[in-house]
Amino acid sequence: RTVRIIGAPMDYGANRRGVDMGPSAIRYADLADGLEGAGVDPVDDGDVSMPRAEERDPDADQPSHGNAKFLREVEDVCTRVGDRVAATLADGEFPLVLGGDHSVAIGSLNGSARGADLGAVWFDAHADLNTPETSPSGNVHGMPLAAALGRGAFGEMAWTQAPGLRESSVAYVGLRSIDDRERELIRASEMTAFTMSDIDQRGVSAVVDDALAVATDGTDGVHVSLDLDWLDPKAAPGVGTPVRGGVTYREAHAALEAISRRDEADRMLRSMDVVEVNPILDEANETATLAAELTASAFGKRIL
Ligand code: DIR
Ligand code: MN
Ligand code: MN
Ligand code: MN
Repeated sequence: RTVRIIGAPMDYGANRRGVDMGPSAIRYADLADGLEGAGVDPVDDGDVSMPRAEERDPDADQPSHGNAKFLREVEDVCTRVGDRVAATLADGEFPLVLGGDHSVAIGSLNGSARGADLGAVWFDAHADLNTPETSPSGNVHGMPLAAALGRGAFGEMAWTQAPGLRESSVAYVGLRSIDDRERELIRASEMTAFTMSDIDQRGVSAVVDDALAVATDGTDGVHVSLDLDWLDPKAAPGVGTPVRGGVTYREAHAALEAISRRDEADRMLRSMDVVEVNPILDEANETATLAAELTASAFGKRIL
């Protein structure tokens, strides 16, 4: 299987600069070697082009929807990511998107869900379900799932929407930081939400198996979105919005190995993104290295 690496050095969706260096740091951490070790063929597609942040104003010339910042720039970049993801799938290859902040997932989901019914497993401390109306921060990296599902103001923005993604095919794993409005939205939604307490009680492998059951039911494939702030900050310090109480290094590997075991059985893995690595906040590229290792685990790299 050929895995096409698509860099998306985006930081318009987050409030901490530096996350745009994520793709470079993850490549430097030997992602390609790790993927080869997992038995897949990595091909690097380079980075999608990015408007220079220093020349942009978060609120100037923006669509008048709530308080979402840099929506025009996010649209620009995500449209390019979506087109590359769709083209990669059309060529029979696997799209692996490297962020950048989590707003790039709007592009990955849109591209992966063109002409296919898609499920999604969302590894994140956060629910990423805010809309321009509910967001306390205005940062689009807290909104990609709402955007893909066309919620709120995103209902009028075709570019954000993932045509084949149904709410009932989305499963969260490891939530622990949810805004009040998001809590109401999740409760009223058809999504499945596994929090850190589910992992405490049942173990991470069982929880991931259940998340995969949700995301594969009636779909053509699954998108895995890995926000590095899903892990505990002790294991992954290089992220913009760390939240204590996350999964350990070993639990994270167990989770992605559970993905690869399922994929060996029925090839349900369709696309993936790895996001929110911020080298400026990192310690000696530890978080990028972890991101590369976890990605290799998802594609079947084993200790023995
Ligand atoms: C928060 C933080 N819920 C927001 N979200 C983050 O700004 O909407 N997502 N950090 O990854
Ligand atoms: Mn996220
Ligand atoms: Mn997060
Ligand atoms: Mn985030």
